[in-house]
Amino acid sequence: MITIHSPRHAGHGGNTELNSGAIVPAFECPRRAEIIRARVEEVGLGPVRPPEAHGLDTARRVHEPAYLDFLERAWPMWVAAGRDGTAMPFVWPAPGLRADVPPRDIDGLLGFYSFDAGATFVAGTWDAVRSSHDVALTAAALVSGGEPAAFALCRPPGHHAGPRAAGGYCYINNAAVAAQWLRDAGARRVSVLDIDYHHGNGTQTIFLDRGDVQVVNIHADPMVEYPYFLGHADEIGTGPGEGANLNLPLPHGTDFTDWSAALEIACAEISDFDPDILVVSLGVDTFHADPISAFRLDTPEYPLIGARIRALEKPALFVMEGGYAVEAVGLNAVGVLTGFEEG
Ligand code: FKS
Ligand code: ZN
Repeated sequence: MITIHSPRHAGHGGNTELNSGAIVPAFECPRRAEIIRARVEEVGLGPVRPPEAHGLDTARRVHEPAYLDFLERAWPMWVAAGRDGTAMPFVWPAPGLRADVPPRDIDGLLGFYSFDAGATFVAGTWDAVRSSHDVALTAAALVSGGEPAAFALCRPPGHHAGPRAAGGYCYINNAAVAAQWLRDAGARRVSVLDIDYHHGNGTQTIFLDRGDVQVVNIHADPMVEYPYFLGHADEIGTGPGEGANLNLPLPHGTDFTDWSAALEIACAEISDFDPDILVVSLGVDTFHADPISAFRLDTPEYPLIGARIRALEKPALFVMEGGYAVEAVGLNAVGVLTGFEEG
């Protein structure tokens, strides 16, 4: 399968994050994508190509246009305020505060357009976000054009980004924009299977009331894990989307036996929905040695996941999300892809 990758992701790097009360280097770092690309080349998965430039028209159908404008302006505003380092929000319009009036000040805007402190900005962030979006749409076009599968090596990731909120290392929701683009290109129904360790709250929110895009998540139980405030099993969709959202939360310590039982349920639901195309939000932070996660999957199990997805017999667009055990992230992510190819 073809991999789409842009070196421009690396402009989003050197930033910090808030972790257990301390400011530390961001776990979501440029080396992740380079290690995955190196592994793609090492196993000969297929050609690696740069993305084609895409406008933001489709992104504006899943995100508020003013939000996308803010993502572009955030770093210039931060610099205009005399700052450098890492732009990070610290105040949010929680219930009881006004969430309908965007402030003018950069600190207010950072909080207005985010849900946590995890989507930070440096000089190259917007260019990297744009490139990640282009990577997803270029790969989507390949699948739409008849390729059985494609790998969008996106960075930064996207599945936490909602209609107007960045968070959890995510800005533009690459998988959601790709799903929308595929719908607009003629797919009647699209399924998003999100296998990242964390619940894809942004993707769920974007499609919650829609019956044309099914969203299925296998993730750590939000009672005990980030993002905490979405991802429970009773979130089944609303209005025309009722029944088209499935959450399969699992406890800390889940191993492949229990995880793959959830994958069976997920796959059965996807088969019932019968999409024209499958988008896989591919996170490998389910790995036992992941530094911020608590599942127990191991490297030899990732190809089995790919093989199970292949058995769905749907054209598949793999969109990279999380995975922070940097030395193993290539083995594990590409393991899913080779498992799919060898099916
Ligand atoms: C460490 C505590 C957890 C937030 C975790 C974000 C996870 C992001 C992800 C994505 F795929 F989006 F990258 N912080 N400070 O893995 O879901
Ligand atoms: Zn994750």
